[in-house]
Amino acid sequence: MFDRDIRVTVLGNTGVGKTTLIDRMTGTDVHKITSKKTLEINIEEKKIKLSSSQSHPWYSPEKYRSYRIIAIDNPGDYKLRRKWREAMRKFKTDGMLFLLDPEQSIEVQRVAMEDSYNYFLDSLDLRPEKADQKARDTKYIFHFVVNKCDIFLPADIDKKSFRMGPVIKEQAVDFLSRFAPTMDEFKATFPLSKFGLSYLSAIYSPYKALDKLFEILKVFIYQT
Ligand SMILES: Nc1nc2c(ncn2[C@@H]2O[C@H](COP(=O)(O)OP(=O)(O)OP(=O)(O)O)[C@@H](O)[C@H]2O)c(=O)[nH]1
Ligand SMILES: [Mg+2]
Repeated sequence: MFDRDIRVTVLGNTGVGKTTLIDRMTGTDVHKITSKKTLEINIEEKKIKLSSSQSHPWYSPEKYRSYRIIAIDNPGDYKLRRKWREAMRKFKTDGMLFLLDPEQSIEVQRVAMEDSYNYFLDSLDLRPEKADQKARDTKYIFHFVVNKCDIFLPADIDKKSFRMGPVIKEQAVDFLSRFAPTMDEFKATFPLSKFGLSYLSAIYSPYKALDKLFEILKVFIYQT
């Protein structure tokens, strides 16, 4: 009775690290994986206890709660992207995790972000007016993640010691700012929804940093 679900659809252009992030979440050793393009929609599940539970008092149910993460992994290749609509219609999730890669073209990724916007709306209702109405009246979760932040490390630093410091974050924030107009469109279309931002490295961030991402989603969904 203590367990709760966090259901997310993971989107973003091909190669941004969606599958890597989900593999990391489910405990696969990503250093050993020879990564392949995702061709089909995959559902991954993992029950986790968030580190934040430690800070709750003993009489709070939150102290004992586990969260089941249900992540819908999607192919990012533009030729397979129409599957996003299908995935979102079929698997209703609490919201969307949208990943970005600072090494890839801004323009191409902006198109992917715009596609996620349109397919998300389509998944609410294929009649545009009805979809807009639903978007106005419902709370969804939109979380934008700048992945691969380890690429901002100076070349002489071992990636295994990767931590998000202020200098790296500044570069990641600067990169994300290029997507602000598209993100503003989301905010205008979904006024009741929650918007979050994270900066990480799916491969090199310590588990605690990834855990924080699910902590933010949890608070957005359950407000506790
Ligand atoms: N440096 C670095 N590389 C990463 C990181 N995350 C993923 N990668 C690499 O990026 C490549 C693509 O990762 P995937 O997880 O397959 O990307 P994807 O978004 O699932 O791609 P599609 O399935 O084609 O949509 C792989 O070579 C990963 O090892 C990261 O945090 N840092
Ligand atoms: Mg993939």
